[in-house]
Amino acid sequence: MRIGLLAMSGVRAHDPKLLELGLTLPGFVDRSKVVASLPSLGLLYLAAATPEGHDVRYYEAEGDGKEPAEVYTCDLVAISTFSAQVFEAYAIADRLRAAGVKVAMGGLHVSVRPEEALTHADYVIVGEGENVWPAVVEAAERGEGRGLFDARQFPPVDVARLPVPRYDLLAGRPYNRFTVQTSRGCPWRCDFCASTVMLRQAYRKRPVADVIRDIRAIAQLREHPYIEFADDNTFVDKAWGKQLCRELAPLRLKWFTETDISIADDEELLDLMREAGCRQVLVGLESPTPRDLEGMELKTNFKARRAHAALESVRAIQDHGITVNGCFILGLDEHTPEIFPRVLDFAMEVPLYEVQITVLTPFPGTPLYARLLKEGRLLEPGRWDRCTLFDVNYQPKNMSPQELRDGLYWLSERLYSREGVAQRRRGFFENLRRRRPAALHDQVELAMA
Ligand code: B12
Repeated sequence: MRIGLLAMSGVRAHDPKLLELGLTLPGFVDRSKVVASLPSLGLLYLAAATPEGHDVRYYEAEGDGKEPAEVYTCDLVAISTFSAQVFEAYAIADRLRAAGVKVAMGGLHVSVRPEEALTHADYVIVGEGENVWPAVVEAAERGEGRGLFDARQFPPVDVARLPVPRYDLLAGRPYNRFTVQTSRGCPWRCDFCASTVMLRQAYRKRPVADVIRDIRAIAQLREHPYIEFADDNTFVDKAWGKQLCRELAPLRLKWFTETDISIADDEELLDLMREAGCRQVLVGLESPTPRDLEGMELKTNFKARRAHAALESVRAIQDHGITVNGCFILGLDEHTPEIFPRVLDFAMEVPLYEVQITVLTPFPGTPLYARLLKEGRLLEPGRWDRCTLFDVNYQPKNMSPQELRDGLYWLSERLYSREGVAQRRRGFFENLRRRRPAALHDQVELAMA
C-alpha cells in the first residue's frame, strides 16, 4: 500500500485583536514562526513502526487546513490530531474517505474523544501508536471497516526499544529545527495539562545512547541541527539528566527543552546543561504568586510548593547562560485583573529572557475540563478549535471573559513590544555579565537562540 502520514502544522489562534497585535509584536511573531516549523515526531515514529513492504510518505497540511493533492494517491492516510486543529483534520478525513482513501486518526485529541473521531475516520487509535500501528495497517490491507484500536489492548510501548524515527522522510523539506524525545510523560499531574499524560502511560526515560543515536540520524539531514526535545519534563531524574548532558556535549549541538523548575537546585546539572548546548528551557511558572497555585498539581501540590522561590530559581538558571522561557497562565481561579501588571513586574524584575502568556484552556480529557463543565463555566463546550491557549472559552472566576482578553492584549503589548523585549534581554545580559562573565563569550549566539 501507499501510506501517507499527514501532519497538521502551523500555530492556531482566532482572537482577531491578538492576531492583529501578533503582526506587529516581534517577540510574539518570532516564537510563532519558530514553533510552527516543527515536524510531527509522532508520525515519524509511526513511519518507523510500519511493517515492511509499504511505500510511506510524509505530508504537511498547512495552517489553512488544506491537504496536499498527493495524499489522494494513498491507500491509507494517518492523521495526527491536537484539539485546536481537529475540526480541520475531520474535514480532511471526510474528503479523503469520500474519495475512497482509508483514514486512521490518532494523537492527543482523539485519544480522549475516540467516539467523536469514529464518525470521521475508518480507524481511531487511542494512546501511543507504535505497537498498535502494524495492526491498523493490516486492517486497512484487509479492507476492514471502521474500528477502534486501544493501545491498552496491545503490549505497552517500551521506550528502551524505540526505533529511530524516520527523519529521513523529511529530506528536502525546509525544517531548521527537529524534535527528539528523551522521555515520555511527566510525574506531576497539573489539572490543566493536556500533554503526553493523556496517553495514559507513566513517566519514562529513554536510554541516553538511543537519544544520541536519534540525534546522529538528524545530523545526516542537516549539519549542526537545532534540537527541540519534545518532552514534557526532561530533567526529573537529575543523575540521568547529567549523563544525558555529558553525552550530548561532544555533539556540539544547540538545544531547547521543557523542564520543571527543580533544575535550579542543581548547580552541577546547570553547568553540564550549558556545556552540552542547552540554550533555553521552557518552564511553567503559571503565576507569580504561590497562593494562586494551591492545588493545581494534583499529586503533591508541586507547583505551589516550588512557587515561593520562583524568582531566585529562574535567576539561578539564567546565571548559567541558559535563557528561561517563563510561561504564565492567565485567568486562574485566584486571578483578578491585578494579575496582568503582576506578571509584567515579575518578568521585568527577574528579568525573563523569554515569556509566554496564555489563557487558561480547558482541553478535553483534563480534570480542569471536567471541573469547569460541572460548574457550568464552559462558554462553548465542544468548541475544540478554541483550544489554542489564546482564545477564552470559559467563565473566569474573578473577572469577565472580556477582562481576561483585554488583560492578555495589555500584557502582550508590554511584554512583546520592541522596547519590552529589549529591556528584558538587556537585563538578562547585564545580570550575566555581573554574575558569570565567562558565560558571556557567546552572547551573540545566545541572542539568536
Ligand atoms: C512539537 C509540538 C508542536 C508542533 C507540532 C508539529 C506537528 N506537526 O506535529 C507545532 C509547533 C506545530 C505545534 C502546534 C500547536 N500546538 Co503543540 N506541541 C508540541 C509538543 C512540544 C511536542 C509534541 C510531540 O512531538 N510529542 C511527541 C510525539 C511522539 O507524541 P505524539 O505526537 O502524541 O504521538 C504519539 C501518540 O499521540 C500517537 N499518535 C499521534 N498521532 C497519531 C496518528 C495515528 C494514526 C496513530 C496510530 C497514532 C498517533 O502515537 C505517537 C507515538 O506514540 C507538545 C508538548 C509536549 N511536550 O508534548 C505540544 C502540544 C502538543 N501542543 C499543543 C498546542 C495547544 C498547540 C497549538 C494549538 C498551539 C497554537 N496556539 O497554535 C498548535 C496546534 C496547531 C496544530 N497545528 O495542530 C498542546 C496540545 C494539547 C491538545 N490536547 O490538543 C501540547 C500538548 C502542549 C500543551 N501542553 O499545551 N505543537
